[in-house]
Amino acid sequence: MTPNRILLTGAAGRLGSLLRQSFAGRFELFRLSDVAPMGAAGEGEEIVACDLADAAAVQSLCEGVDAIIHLGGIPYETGWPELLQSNIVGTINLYEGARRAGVDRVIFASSNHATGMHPNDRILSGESPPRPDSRYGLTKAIGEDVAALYAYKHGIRSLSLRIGSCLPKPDNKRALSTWLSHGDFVRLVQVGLTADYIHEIVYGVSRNTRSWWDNSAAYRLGYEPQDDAEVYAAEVEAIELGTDLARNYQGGNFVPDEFSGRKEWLG
Ligand code: NAI
Ligand code: 15L
Repeated sequence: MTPNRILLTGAAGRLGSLLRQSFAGRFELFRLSDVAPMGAAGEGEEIVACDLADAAAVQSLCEGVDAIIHLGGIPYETGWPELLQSNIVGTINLYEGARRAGVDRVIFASSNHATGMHPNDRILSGESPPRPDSRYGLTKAIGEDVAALYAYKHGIRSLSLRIGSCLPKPDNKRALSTWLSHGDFVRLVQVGLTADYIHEIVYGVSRNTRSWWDNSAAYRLGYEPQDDAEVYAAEVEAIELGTDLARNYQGGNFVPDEFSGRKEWLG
């Protein structure tokens, strides 16, 4: 089944705006939701302001759609109260709303920061265990587990994307490994909307020569990235992150931030 009635959360954000533009006019219904202003509805669009932390509002938000692209949430490190509400309660509300509404599938924007404490001389895959580098990264690891619960227990197809650095182009040496081009992001979400899966975790990354991630699971689903950050190597290679921890661990600057651990435990 190709879903034709889609809910996009986080629609006012950077990646949400990109999908809104890229998918304009493609679906019978494109329901856009956020707490931030989203402008006027275009053809086929429905605009619904909704706080993901409000379970009842999220329940109605999920009614009548086949698929959900769940980008809404806080995308950076901050305090527990905010992250708890927007990212953890918000994601639970979203999947519970999807279950009650009989939604076929959810694509969840996880993050590479769910695995950011792994050294960057190690190749990870979607099956690698979380090693969050922040409270933010932990909210994404929990979101992946929520996805597994609703897939295996409640029959909602769930695809979690551990997104790297989704930018117009890489902006430093780390991004030569973590970059996800805008075009490849749209391609990956398109695969998520149509591919046959039950529960998968893949990385949101382009076909980077220096990638730290084995994304063969995404390729099996039909993802064919077109971009490689290496094209920008000469431009950004000299732009290095400032500390050893940031340079040597996958989460970059999230790793030294508030770090009070033992470096020798990190491997
Ligand atoms: P963004 O901050 O531009 O967009 C997120 C949107 O979520 C915002 O418009 C915000 O208003 C909305 N939001 C936050 N809390 C909410 C709540 N309680 N209820 C309803 N809406 C709420 O972030 P961006 O960059 O577009 O990221 C989208 C998703 O992708 C996020 O979940 C982020 O964690 C994830 N991601 C993004 C990466 C990137 O490179 N941009 C990398 C890894 C993950
Ligand atoms: C993320 O999860 C953030 O949302 C984004 O702003 C970048 O920091 C990205 O990861 C990254 O690791 O580059």
